Amino acid sequence: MAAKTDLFQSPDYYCLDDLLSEEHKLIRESVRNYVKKEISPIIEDYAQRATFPQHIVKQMGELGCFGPTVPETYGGGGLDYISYGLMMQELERGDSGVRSTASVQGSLVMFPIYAYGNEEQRKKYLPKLASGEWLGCFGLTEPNHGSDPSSMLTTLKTVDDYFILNGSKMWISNAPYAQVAVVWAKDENNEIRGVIVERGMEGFTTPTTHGKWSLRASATGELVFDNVKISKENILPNVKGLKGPLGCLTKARYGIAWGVIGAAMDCYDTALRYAKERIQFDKPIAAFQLQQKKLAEMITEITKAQLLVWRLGVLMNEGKATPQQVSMAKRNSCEIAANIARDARQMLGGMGITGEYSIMRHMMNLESVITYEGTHDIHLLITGMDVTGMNAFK
Ligand code: TGC
Ligand code: FAD
Repeated sequence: MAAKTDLFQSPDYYCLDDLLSEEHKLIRESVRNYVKKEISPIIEDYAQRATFPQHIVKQMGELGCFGPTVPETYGGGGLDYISYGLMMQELERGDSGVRSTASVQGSLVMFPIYAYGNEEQRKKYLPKLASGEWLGCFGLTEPNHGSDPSSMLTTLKTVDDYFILNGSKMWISNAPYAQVAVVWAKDENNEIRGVIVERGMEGFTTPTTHGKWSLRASATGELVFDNVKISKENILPNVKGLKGPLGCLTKARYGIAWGVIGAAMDCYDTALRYAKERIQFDKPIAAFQLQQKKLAEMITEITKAQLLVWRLGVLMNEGKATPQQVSMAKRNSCEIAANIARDARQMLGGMGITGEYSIMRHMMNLESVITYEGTHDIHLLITGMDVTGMNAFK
């Protein structure tokens, strides 16, 4: 497949750039340029072949996309949450799978080691993960427990001065290529604990998941633990209970709330350009009211979502954002992005289903993003419980 030229122009209908600092704009520009140069030309080909572009891990590490909010002492970026959001937006503008790799590495692997680990663990793992020398993955979901992780069956039993890990995790992003896995399991007191599992430990395997029609350029797999001996040095000492993994998810869901707006912006920009150029009935299709309705609604929803995540970013920076506010933004951004991708695809007619354009790839990717890190329904129930005080999960 021939390399693609990226013509993307970012929509900013409400002059949101005025809310950003010069540093924010520079960070966004550097990731945007990276995506134009290194991701857009190749990603369709990797997605068509359902192959993970492994070489981008090092590149993203060098660019600072892994752990942007982790302190610089440990190799992170020491940046604020708006910077993190902008990075995710630009990566996902290229492909949701690329953003997924960064979300997992930064929010689901580096964050728990930083927040729940001890100093030795931070020094051992964080710099290598930040630079992209090592890739990490996060094991929470199990074959029989997805939305309901508190019922997990994976166990961590104490034997003498070590632990034995048994069980399996499913749908794990990065698993087939990861050197390090942050895994959640129940100890003999039925408490959820986090452990760092390393590739090469006896009894630990990571079979690849095949046959996905979504996130085809991201590697997904299982984590299988058959009596894996884990040293006590590998347990995350500073957290117990479901709030451990859920705390990581809050960070990653925040990144997704920004990220999928990038995918929506790419679909809108592509459809707008196409509609101005495509002539039917002697006119550009952009001149027909039905197509204008789609474009007007797309830019309205993008603008509303941009404002929502920007405000959420400010609350995150101030340490005031609640997990429920993050859920609302994750859900809203995924919904508008998936709707925009579907409308944009229709605007391209038959061309919309081909890999000549990015839209169908975004549309299929967004079906995963609307499902992982808490499904659309689960986030709605989180908002419902927050406003009513009544739990409709159980
Ligand atoms: P519940 O009793 O509500 O809560 C248990 C404890 O956790 C606390 N908590 C949170 N803490 C931080 N952040 C959050 N978002 C939190 N939500 C809850 C809560 O306060 C409580 O603390 P404590 O001290 O009282 O113990 O738990 P529940 O069992 O009723 O479940 C609630 C529910 C359904 C909302 C939750 O389990 C959930 O969010 N389910 C969805 C599961 C999910 O999102 N899985 C994601 C797997 S990872 C993934 O998809 C990665 S994809 C990565 C990529 O490729 O980008
Ligand atoms: P289920 O929980 O079985 O849900 C099925 C349906 O039932 C959904 O529509 C759901 O909304 C609905 N439902 C469930 N409970 C309720 C309720 N109480 N009330 C109303 N409706 C309900 N997990 C990881 O741990 N690490 C990863 O890196 C990771 N990466 C992923 C990558 C991909 C490509 C995908 C697709 C998934 C990934 N996941 C990962 C798993 C993901 O988080 C789960 O798929 C998700 O949490 C949903 O779980 P489930 O698939 O078991 O669906």
